Amino acid sequence: LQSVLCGNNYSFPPDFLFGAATAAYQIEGAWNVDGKGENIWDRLTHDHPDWIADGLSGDVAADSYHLYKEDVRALKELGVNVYRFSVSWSRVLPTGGIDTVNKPGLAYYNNLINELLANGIEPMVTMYHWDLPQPLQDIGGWPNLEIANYFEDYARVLFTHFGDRVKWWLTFNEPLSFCSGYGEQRQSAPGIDAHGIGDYLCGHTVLHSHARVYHLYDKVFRKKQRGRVGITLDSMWSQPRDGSQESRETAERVMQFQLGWFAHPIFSSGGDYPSVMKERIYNNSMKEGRTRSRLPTFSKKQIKYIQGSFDFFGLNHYSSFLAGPGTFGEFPSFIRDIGAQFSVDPSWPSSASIWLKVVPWGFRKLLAWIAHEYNNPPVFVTENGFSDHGELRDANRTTYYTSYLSELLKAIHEDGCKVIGYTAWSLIDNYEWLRGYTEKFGLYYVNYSDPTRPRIPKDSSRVMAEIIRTRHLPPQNYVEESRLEAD
Ligand code: GBH
Repeated sequence: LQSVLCGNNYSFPPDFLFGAATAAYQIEGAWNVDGKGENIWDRLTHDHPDWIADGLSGDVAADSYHLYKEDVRALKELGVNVYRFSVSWSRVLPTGGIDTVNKPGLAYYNNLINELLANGIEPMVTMYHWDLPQPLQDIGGWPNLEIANYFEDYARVLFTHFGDRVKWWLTFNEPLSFCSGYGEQRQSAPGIDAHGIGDYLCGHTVLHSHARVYHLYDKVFRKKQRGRVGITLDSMWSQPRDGSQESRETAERVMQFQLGWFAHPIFSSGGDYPSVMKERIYNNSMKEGRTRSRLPTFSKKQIKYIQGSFDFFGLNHYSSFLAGPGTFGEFPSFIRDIGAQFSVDPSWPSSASIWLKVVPWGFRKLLAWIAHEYNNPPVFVTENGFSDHGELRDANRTTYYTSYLSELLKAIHEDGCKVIGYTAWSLIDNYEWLRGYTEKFGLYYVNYSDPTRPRIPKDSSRVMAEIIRTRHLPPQNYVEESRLEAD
């Protein structure tokens, strides 16, 4: 791993924003405390412990609902500029609608925001990190376009109560990931099996909802609050598995399906879904004997309304894969509509997560692809990180961060990409969804058998603090030396 460390001597620009990220369900716990309503992850983990690697839930998690000051203490120690966290919709609006506003929920986020600001840390708020109020799932969840109305109401509550102090907003975290909860059973809540149909309907509502909230901010709040509204999209880098024209076309098509699905309607100059997606899903739908495409359509007016609804591009990136021609996946399905076969290079270092291989150069290629495809928008890297089993001596995490950040620096300085910030995933070890507590991403270790859930710095957190302080990557041998000293 040492050989991939620090291939350059560039610095991070002085106004580059550094931070760490978390999400409500993964850290807060207090799932039914002080009036919080039930959400789809509460329901899934309680009904289907057999779907979770260790059978556990986020009922208590890192108990950040009670220990948020410990989180801020860790952030302060890291010296971050910004903290990205998400609001639990059900904690603020227990029914999902604005008929009931839960005062203690508002108070919790007010306290957190004030504690951050008192410590010189800017809050960045994700409105939706996968935890839909269960009552809204009971009327169909994201495939029901009506949810866009509820989401707009919820966003108005957030702007109204927190917008005086919060200047960075993300409407959604990773629609590609959470819409799979309406496509495959064991991917994400609510775990509905409607592949190739429910997932596309979910995506359609999400795009409408995002644009509604962007325009709401523009019309009502922007002038006074002067913040920025974006969306976080996740993408692996799709590398052609060989030099053939077919593999290159396939790898590009994979990019259009996984990132273009949500990015093209918002960030491209023409708007709407990528044409390759519209064509393939339409053609497959006709072959299946349907009367219309499984991918819903936007009107001209809707395309215009969604196109350009961003102040910045939030990007979550962890890893890469190889793609080439072939078919894979159930019929019909998103994955089958792509029409590709996926693999990894056996030489890529592993992590504790099967999907996460260490491929730093893929990060640079992805950033360049985004800059080229979407006219170089300001990109905020809202997640990037490495999983292990929670070791305090986490040299592999340090190597991951330094090697990925090195590629990010090349993207800025050599490729001209407009990367404006970076929040590491994650501040603390937390609940890794269907993987339970078996895969750890924290810069801080959390002892889950201790009821006081202490936050303890890992080696990587010290290196990260140095990077943030110096705006520079450590010299190549830094990691080894600091490890020897610590020993
Ligand atoms: C992010 O998702 C999430 O935003 C965050 O909450 C999470 O904790 C973090 O990453 C770490 O996972 O097992 O082959 O079916 C990252 C994108 C998409 C990666 C779904 C894992 C499952 C692949 N994720 N993917 S597989």
